[in-house]
Amino acid sequence: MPKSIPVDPDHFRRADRLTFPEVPVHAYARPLAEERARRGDKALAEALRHMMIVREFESMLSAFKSKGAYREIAFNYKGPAHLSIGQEGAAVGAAMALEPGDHIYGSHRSHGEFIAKGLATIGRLKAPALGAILEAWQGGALLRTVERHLPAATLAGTAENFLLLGLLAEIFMRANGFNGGMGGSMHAFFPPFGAYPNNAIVGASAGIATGAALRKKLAGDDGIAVAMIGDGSTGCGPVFEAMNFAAMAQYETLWTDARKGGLPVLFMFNNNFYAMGGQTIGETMGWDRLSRIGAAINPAAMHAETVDGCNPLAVADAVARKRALLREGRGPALLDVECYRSTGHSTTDANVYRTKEELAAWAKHDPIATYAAALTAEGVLDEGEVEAMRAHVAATIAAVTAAAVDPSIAPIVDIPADPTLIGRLMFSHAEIPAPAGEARLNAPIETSPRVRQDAKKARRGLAENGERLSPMRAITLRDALFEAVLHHMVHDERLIAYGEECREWGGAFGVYRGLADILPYERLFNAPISEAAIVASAVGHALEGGRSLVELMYGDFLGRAGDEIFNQMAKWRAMSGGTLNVPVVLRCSIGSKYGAQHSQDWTSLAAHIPGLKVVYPATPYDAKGLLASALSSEDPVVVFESQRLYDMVELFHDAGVPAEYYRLPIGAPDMKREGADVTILTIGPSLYPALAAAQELEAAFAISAEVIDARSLVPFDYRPLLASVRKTGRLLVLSEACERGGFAATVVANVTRFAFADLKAAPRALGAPNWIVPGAEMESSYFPQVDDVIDVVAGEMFPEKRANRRGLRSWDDLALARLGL
Ligand SMILES: Cc1ncc(C[n+]2csc(CCOP(=O)(O)OP(=O)(O)O)c2C)c(N)n1
Ligand SMILES: [Mg+2]
Repeated sequence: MPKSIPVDPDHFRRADRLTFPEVPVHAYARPLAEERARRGDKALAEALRHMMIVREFESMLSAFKSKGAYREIAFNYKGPAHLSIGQEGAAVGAAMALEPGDHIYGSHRSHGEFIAKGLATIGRLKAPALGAILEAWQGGALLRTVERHLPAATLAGTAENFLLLGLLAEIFMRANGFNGGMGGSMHAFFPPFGAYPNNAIVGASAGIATGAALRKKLAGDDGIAVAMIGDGSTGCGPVFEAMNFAAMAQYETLWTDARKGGLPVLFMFNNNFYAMGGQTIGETMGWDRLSRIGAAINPAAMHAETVDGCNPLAVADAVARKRALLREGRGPALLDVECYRSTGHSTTDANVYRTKEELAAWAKHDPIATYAAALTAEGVLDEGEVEAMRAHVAATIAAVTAAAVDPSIAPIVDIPADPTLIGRLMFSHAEIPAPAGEARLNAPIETSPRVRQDAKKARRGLAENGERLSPMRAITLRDALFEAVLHHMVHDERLIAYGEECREWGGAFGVYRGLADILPYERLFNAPISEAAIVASAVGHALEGGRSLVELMYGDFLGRAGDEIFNQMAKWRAMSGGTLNVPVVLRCSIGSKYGAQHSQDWTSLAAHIPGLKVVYPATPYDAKGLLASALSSEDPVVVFESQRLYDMVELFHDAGVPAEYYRLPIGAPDMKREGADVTILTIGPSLYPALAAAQELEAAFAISAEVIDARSLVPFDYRPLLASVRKTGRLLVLSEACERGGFAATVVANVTRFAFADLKAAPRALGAPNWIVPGAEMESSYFPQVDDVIDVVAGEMFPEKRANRRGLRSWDDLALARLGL
């Protein structure tokens, strides 16, 4: 059914003129007396204290990096220190306007934002809720440490020490850091205080915060998500993708009821005028004011404003106003928060890219000095109180630091004592129970023509007489995937599915055809051609308690979402020390016949990345069961699907593809044919040429081949494969991926190692040559075919059989050429 968004030529072809909303620049002018009346003196003084805590904390790190000592404490801190000295007004001002349930996603320079958000949350939470958070963390272990070594008179004081010690221990990569020492300086975070992953990939938080906002909207959560990123990140494509994704018109035009309206996400750019040494204004970017870029995104120009990041009250005022409109469904919003980093980008920065005069000019606008002066001038505090505050802050940071450097208080992660610790953090291996809830649907399932058509199909792909049924008459791999998705979508409201062309089109290759009849827009929607934002938002949605199913049209587009798949989706579970799960399923088709940029098998690339589960089913039965497992998994799973197999019917499972819901274990290879003389392990669609070859090997060469379908690449249970190789003594691993650096070669290496004594011939990996994938006419010379399998088995492994189907004069010459030598 087409959408009702007509493309009217009369509208679009008329003469017109675009206008842009005005973008306020430094409009804040509220007198301090008025702020006093509004917020009260205590809140104003707290803002100063919080800025001082941030500054002292960062100064401590700076001292360790430059001098190896802070006050009396000597310590060799080896990690990074991207400090935010000079930017405290932005961090504290934003936190003043945020509620505990608002979530921030920061950058490599986010210690200050983290501390500010934590302090603000501690200030806002009631004692029972705050106490429960401290008690719940690490089973109360960090709290006990704080009570013992950093005692405070009040719960809030204890909580502040907890916040600072948990952060500093994490920066020092200690076991009781907030992320178990797996995050470190650039990634430290603590979700119970609303501080979500900080990201060392510039701009990556934009897409993740967008997904977090999507989840908040769908869950009916009151809070907002904030991406706290730098001015340099405006040069990153994924940031623009995220801003557009957050601003898609469909939230207004197509989404309905409580889901209508823009995403509650604030893109807060901490604009310190520099990336590292590159200057955004005047050098690397085209904009003169960062806030200008909002106009490129939507007619509201993202409600963009430039505000004074040197004044926490100006920032608090702006963030509060943006927050209000986000909660009215008018998001996204953009703030250009101008501030100045007065120390180097990192501690190796020699400041060669800016002048002393510039540094001195900005020193006059130092947020702490100017704000303290304003408070004393207004009589909120006197100078003695400011000094006492400074001394108290310094004493606190000194005490926290002394504790954090002490391994008896903040223990070093003892890898020698527990060598597989990091390995165990990679996956949760947890699964949700079979979903059985009732999600809100547009129409009953039975009304879908797809469901009705499929109900008439045979579940098994072979007729009584053994003939293969056409895809019109039997359930195909495409249908089997649809059934797994359908079950999860109608029984698990937390799951949403999107990607390019996912709705009316039914997904790029029709897997979702018919789902749009049943599901409302907010559960199944068309995304822009923004692979990075698709995956990043899926990660954010999942980090916040949602479950995400996203589709990439072709495996060759993985590169467009490279960071999002390889650094974000894959890593946040381990980098959180196992406290966060990332239940994202990324479906990705592998193309055929479209040549070099649409047909490459990149399964090995995904399998290479620690933290991703990877499956590649080749039969309808396996596809349904494995996709159901992927959708049930608490871990991220990449599901590869071969376009050549979408119409494949079920040939193996005698009972056909069960109509009922079922799961198959991820990681378990499956025996597809028993044999005695050679084991052929297949990856993805190479199952079919392997089986055809096995038949011929039997008939023409009296070689009995056992064919095992890997089904999963990560994890992969070697035991059945080793058992088979011990029996046959020979192994061929067949794949359509390029051989160099491939998963097949890894399997060969491992089997050689673990079954060496049982081998009768050198194990072989046969994949595609290390060349581009040629077009349709040449594909059969590129992807391994039946004859190639026969030649390897009955030519190389059993040389006496003298197979040479390809008529090659020299195996070695071809082999070397295929290696790209
Ligand atoms: C994708 C990516 N490219 C490059 C870097 C290296 N890098 C780290 S910080 C930085 C500058 C970032 O500038 P900006 O976004 O303005 O943040 P700031 O450092 O000023 O806070 C660069 C280039 C990175 N971490 N990630
Ligand atoms: Mg910057």
